[in-house]
This record gives sequence, structure tokens and C-alpha cells, in this order.
Amino acid sequence: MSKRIEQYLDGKKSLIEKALQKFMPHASGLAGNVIESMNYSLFAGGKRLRPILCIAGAEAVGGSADDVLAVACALELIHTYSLIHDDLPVMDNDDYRRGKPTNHKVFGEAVALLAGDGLLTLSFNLMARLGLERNIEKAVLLQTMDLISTAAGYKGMVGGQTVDISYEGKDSDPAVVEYIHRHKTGALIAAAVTSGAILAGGSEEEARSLNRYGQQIGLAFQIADDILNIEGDSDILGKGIGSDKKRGKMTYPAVFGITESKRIQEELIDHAIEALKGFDDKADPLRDIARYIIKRKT
Ligand code: GRG
Repeated sequence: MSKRIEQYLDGKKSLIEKALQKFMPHASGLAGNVIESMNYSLFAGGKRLRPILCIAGAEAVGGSADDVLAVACALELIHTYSLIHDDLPVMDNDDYRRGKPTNHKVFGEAVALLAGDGLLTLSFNLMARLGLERNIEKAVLLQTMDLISTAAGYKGMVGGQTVDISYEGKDSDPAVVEYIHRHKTGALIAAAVTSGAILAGGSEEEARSLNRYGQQIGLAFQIADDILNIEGDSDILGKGIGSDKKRGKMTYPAVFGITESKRIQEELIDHAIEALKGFDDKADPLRDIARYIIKRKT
């Protein structure tokens, strides 16, 4: 990873950590254990990629982190909810996430399920509060919430996850694996970059280009995740490897083989960078992130 992108990611990550600390409630009262469970997974680590992309999307159109911090944090809450639910025995049944025992291992399945629900609903509360407190133009905020809720729901992440679990153990199908990856992972990543641009006052054309960028890196990100599940180091990843093969998951390496999957990744990153051709150097962090996504070890 180049020094420039390393510094950018570290800087934005610490901004996001501080904002998350500010937005999250402290565990107290009769329902304190669900708050504790929400905070456990949210602060267990994580690259904070989706909020960073939201900030980088805002910066690419001339905005700043401050314009979008609440929405950036809301995206991380949605992402963390999806990880908690994804790890449940009824889904992928994983024991480790972000280097720690999964939420249900610590708090039990019922509280883990509720912690996911709590994070998801709090994310929309955060966005609504941003609108109320910062006096964001109503149409802009509604467009952002429409974009994010669509990406997180049945047309995006939830839909992709449904196909992912229904196709376990089935014969390889290139169209199905692309559907799974674009929806399960790509949709929220694309919404992250695009929402940043919309909130920061980007034009429709800029938002469309950034969405195209997000779709390409989103798919590449999940292919990289598939490859890390085979070639990665579980200590660095903070979760087990080899699980996709054991469960008969429809992944890019399973469908196309490792070499072709790596070629597809590179091609997607080239297309992502091409989608940024109308942007000046304020979009350099997005260009660097695209390259980093397929080189990452975690
Ligand atoms: C609706 C019941 C219900 C469950 C939803 C939608 C869903 C469960 C899960 C899908 C989300 C998922 C696990 C997608 C895989 C995407 C992925 C590669 C996650 C890991 O993301 P990173 O690497 O993780 O950004 P960190 O820990 O760095 O944040």
C-alpha cells in the first residue's frame, strides 16, 4: 500500500471512530445488554471502508468529511448489522469476526439478532437527525436515504444474501455469482460513494459516474474477499479461511478459477478508474482506494 493511501485511510478512520463514539449510546437501563452488544461489534475493529468511501465521494465533488459524517457512520452501522446477522448459526455460522468471537458467541443468538436490528434502525435515525440538526435540503436527504435503503434492502444487500444462501452447493453459474456479489456487497459500497457526492452537492452526472465507480470496486472488493478466503492469513483477517469451499459457496474462484478471478478484478479496477476521468485530483483518494481494494490483506 502506498504511503499516500495509508495516511488517507488512517486519517479518515480516526475521524470516523470519533464520530461513531459520539453517535453511539452508552449501555445503560433495562435494555443495556443490547446496546452493549451493538457497541461490541461496532467497535471490534474493521476497516471503515464504506464511511471512508462516503467521505471520499464528498471530497471528489468539492465537499468535506464534515458534510457527510453522520451518513458515513450510518453506513458503518448498516454494514456491522449485516456482519452480525451473517455470522449467526442460521446464516454462515461463524465463530470469529474482526479478530474477536462473533456477537452471538458473546451475547447469545437472540440479543445478537436484536443488536443487528438496533444498528440498522439507529442508522436511519442518524440520517434523520442529520436532516433535522443540519438543516439539509429535504430533497437531498430523502434522495440519500432512498439510495441507501434501496442498496441495503431486497434490491441490494438483503437480496444478494438471499441468493448467496439459496445457491450454496449448487452448480457453478457465472450470472448467479455476479448477481450475488453485485447485490450482497457491491450495492452498499456503490451507495456509500454516491451518497457522499449527493450530500456534498455533486451534480447528477458526477453522482452517476461515482455510482459506476462504486459498482466496479464493489464487485472487485467481493472477489478479493473470495480470494482472501482461500489465500489469506486468518490471523491478519481476524476470521477463518477456507469456509467458502466447505459450505459450497458460489464464489468467483469456484466459478472462474483463481487466475481468471484475479484478471477480472484488475479489469474492474481499470473500469472504476476510467469512470473517474471527468474528476480532478480531489478524486485521487478514490483512485488509490480502487487499487488498494485488490491488494489488501484484510
Ligand atoms: C437481513 C437477516 C438479514 C441478514 C442480512 C445482508 C446480510 C445479512 C449479509 C450480507 C453482508 C455480507 C456479510 C457481505 C459480505 C461483504 C463483506 C466482504 C464483508 C466484510 O467487509 P469488510 O472487509 O469488513 O469491509 P470490515 O470488518 O473491515 O468492516
